[in-house]
Amino acid sequence: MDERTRAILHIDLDAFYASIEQRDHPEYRGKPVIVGGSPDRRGVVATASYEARKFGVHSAMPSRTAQRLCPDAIFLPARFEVYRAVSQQIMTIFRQQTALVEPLSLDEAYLDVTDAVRTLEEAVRLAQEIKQQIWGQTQLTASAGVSYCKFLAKIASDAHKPDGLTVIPQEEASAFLEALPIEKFFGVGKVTTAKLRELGIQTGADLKHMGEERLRDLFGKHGGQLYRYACGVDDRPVEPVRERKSVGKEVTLERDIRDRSEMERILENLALQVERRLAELGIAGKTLRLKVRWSTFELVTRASSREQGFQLAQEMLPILRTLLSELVDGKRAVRLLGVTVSSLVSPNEMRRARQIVMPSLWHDEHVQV
Ligand code: TTP
Ligand code: MG
Repeated sequence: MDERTRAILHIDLDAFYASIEQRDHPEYRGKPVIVGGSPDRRGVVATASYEARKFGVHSAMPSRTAQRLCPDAIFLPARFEVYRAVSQQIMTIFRQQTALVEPLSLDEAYLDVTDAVRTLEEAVRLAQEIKQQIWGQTQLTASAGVSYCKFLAKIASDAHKPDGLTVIPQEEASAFLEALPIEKFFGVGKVTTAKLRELGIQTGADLKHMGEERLRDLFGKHGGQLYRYACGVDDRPVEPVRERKSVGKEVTLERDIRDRSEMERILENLALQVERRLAELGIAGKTLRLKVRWSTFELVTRASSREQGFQLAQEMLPILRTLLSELVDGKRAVRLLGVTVSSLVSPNEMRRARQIVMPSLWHDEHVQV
């Protein structure tokens, strides 16, 4: 390979939780399967099999809505332990090819395979080989993207799902990006999309024409990054080990708000996302932190710790409400809200702590200190 050109793969399993359920329950194959919370208990969809997606069902949708769209869907609870075990299998397959593996979640990772290949064609062959190994060892399909940077590799893996393999060579990147709708650009959320649409910006070509300065004026640092992506420039390295110190979610609001009940609704949503991530990782945390950015951009945080830890949204919410009431006075408007759990511990440690702190929740015979 050219000295400065990298070969980056992004590999992402198809309908991950749902495919595992169909693999383990052959009677569900070819049928609409939804993994997630139950429709009767205000649950949300974690993911849906491609058969269910045809009806418009997607991740994060209320399960009740999903049931209305697809009345024949089979609803199943998540089995995180099984998903984590499969995740370890695929990460092992990746690490046999290169030490430069950066997992993004249980079912996806970036691989820098620059040193393993001489040409981009070889990188494509390697991606094919990895897909076959995944199929051979797990009976699951993955989609792969191959390019010279992370951003394009990720977009490529999404381009022909399921079981896809898409390559975006450097010489085709410019044409590809010009035609790309703005919402496909990495990190372009709903707020940014709406703002850009208002300005008549639809594609990568429009972004490029806007110019770096204008994008920076509108979106700050993020605008600069957006411009570089639109030009096909993404130098971010694949970072193999990232020791996790916290699990958090935050949201910049579409408009500044003062209403406390609206803030609480947003916090509930954030807490549910943190709960999901903790469950995926199989961890819990002892410290819960609320982050608030005022409309003046000033940032404040408040934290609370407890020995028995935080794992479920319903455990976080009462504390978050208290922390919120310490900060919010109804006068100042809020621009951003965030929820983070840190001082992470394994569930075993946590279980032990819970048995000590909350013995009333356990039958006597289960109390083992
Ligand atoms: P994704 O890779 O985003 O989705 P997917 O693998 O189900 O489908 P595909 O990649 O083919 O589009 O997420 C991986 C898993 O993470 C998914 O199977 C379930 C879980 N998940 C949630 O629990 N909630 C969510 O909102 C999302 C996006 C994913
Ligand atoms: Mg996936």
